[in-house]
Amino acid sequence: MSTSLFLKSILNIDYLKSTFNSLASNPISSSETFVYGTSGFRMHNEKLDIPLFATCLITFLRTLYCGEFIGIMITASHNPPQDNGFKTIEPKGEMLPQSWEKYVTSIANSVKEDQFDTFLNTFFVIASEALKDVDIYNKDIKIIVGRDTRESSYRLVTFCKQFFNSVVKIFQKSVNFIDYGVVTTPQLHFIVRKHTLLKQSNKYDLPKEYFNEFFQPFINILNKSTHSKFKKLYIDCANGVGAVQLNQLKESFKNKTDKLEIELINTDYKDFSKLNVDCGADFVKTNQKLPQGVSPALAMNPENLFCSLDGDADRIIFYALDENSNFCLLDGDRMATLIGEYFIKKTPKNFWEDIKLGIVQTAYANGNSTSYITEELKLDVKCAKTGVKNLHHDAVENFDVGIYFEANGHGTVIFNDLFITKLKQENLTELSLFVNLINQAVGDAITDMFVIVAILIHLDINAKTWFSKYTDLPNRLVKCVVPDRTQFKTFDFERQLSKPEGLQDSINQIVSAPNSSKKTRSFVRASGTEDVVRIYAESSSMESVDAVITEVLKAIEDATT
Ligand code: G16
Repeated sequence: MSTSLFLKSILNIDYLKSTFNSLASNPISSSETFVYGTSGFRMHNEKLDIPLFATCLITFLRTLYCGEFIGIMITASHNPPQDNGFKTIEPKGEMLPQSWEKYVTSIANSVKEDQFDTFLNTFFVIASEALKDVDIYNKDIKIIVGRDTRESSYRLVTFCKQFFNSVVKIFQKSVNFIDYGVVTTPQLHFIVRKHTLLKQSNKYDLPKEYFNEFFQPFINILNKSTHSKFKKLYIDCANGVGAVQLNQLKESFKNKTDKLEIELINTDYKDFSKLNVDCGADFVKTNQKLPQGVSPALAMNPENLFCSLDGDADRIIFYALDENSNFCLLDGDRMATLIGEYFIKKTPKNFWEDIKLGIVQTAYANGNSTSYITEELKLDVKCAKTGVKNLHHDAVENFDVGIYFEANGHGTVIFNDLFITKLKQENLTELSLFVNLINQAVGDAITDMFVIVAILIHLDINAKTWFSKYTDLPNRLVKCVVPDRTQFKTFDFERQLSKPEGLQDSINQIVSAPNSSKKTRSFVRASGTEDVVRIYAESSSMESVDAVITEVLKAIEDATT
């Protein structure tokens, strides 16, 4: 039987038609062009019904393709409270394969066709291509959903539940739909992977599983330690889902160790309007200043350690104030370099002769962090396009131990069996305990926090010493609203623009002006998560950075009006 005929025989076409009709006639989203971007679909929550319908359809095809659980995470992560979004999660915790992104994008945009029959036909053409050569006939539909704390998230999850309860004709296929409620994005990646690897079809006790896997090893490391440099860890939860999950951790922490005290700040997830506002990883990184709730006096005390999560707890940024009240940003570049240094320090010299250790960054990485990696740590470094999915891929492709971090604090470490075997052969106990803390599936603010604190403890250093490893080039990242951000096309890992025509020439002239430092660099790219373009610049002084940003903004205006 052909794919189309098979799908026709199992799908509840009446349900699809009535849903299509109500969505296609909705004036709010029918004028939008949808793109499955850096992190899935993301926009104002009122415009998301069509992309969600498309996401449910692609998840349906994907679970038929894989015969395993596929996850849908409902979150807009660092975006403002009124936004929302979703992305799908593969059976082993990865992102949707890039070859499928065009399918979900086409499905979303074809909901605006006038006729349901035309839409259905497009869907069957896409399904036939996507499911080509795959046995889909004997596979069940298995879905896992999770959501962040946003006001609109519950409505979107309810749509998913309704969809999967209705999309298949009764008795034609079994549908297993598991709702994990309010979870962090990395927890949903973890749980989908766990269901797949252990062939589990019933719901897990997620907090127990997750904290046993990562939290207990962290407690073990803490309790064995004799560290002396800091006593208290302040965690800014961005008034998001991190607060829900870390509240539980804080309680068990008190009972299990007296080696570190934890204090949670910005935990008001019940007031939806506060999410990511004046707090959280994105706020701290972009503004390079303390979040609400952390006073300068507190931040200057070297016995305190500070970090901020973002709204769905997949990114983390550390920071401190020095004795002169200067802000010390310990971002993704700093975490990657600290982890690299730790691996080198804790292994014998010849360990890396037949195992490749390296770091993956993006164009946003500070130029001095890249120099530090190549010149001081003497490690290989690769540049990837923005989006952890791209960095993860490059880390797996290029390294046996791949450390990948975006400057915004999103990243993790991956390693293969070659490394684990050698670790055992060499009997490196401390490092063996340490790698248990790493969530290899995806960048995870909570486990990254454990990883960094464990390293600081093992090296017996505080934030100030960590910050002193190298000096960042002064830099700034700003957003600019343009008439149509899809006109901005990049190449060279997003470091250069091919369109709008002539804009790259203007940027080249600005950064190479006669009085400009050799270290001056700037690039422009369209965001995949917000309706803006981002402008990054770094140079030898903040005055020069600001001058470059002003000129690039002017060049963008000239090129787009
Ligand atoms: C998402 C992605 C990140 C990316 C960030 C910003 O983060 O997962 O990889 O760096 O968006 O992307 P863009 O510059 O394209 O808007 P999050 O934490 O918002 O999910």
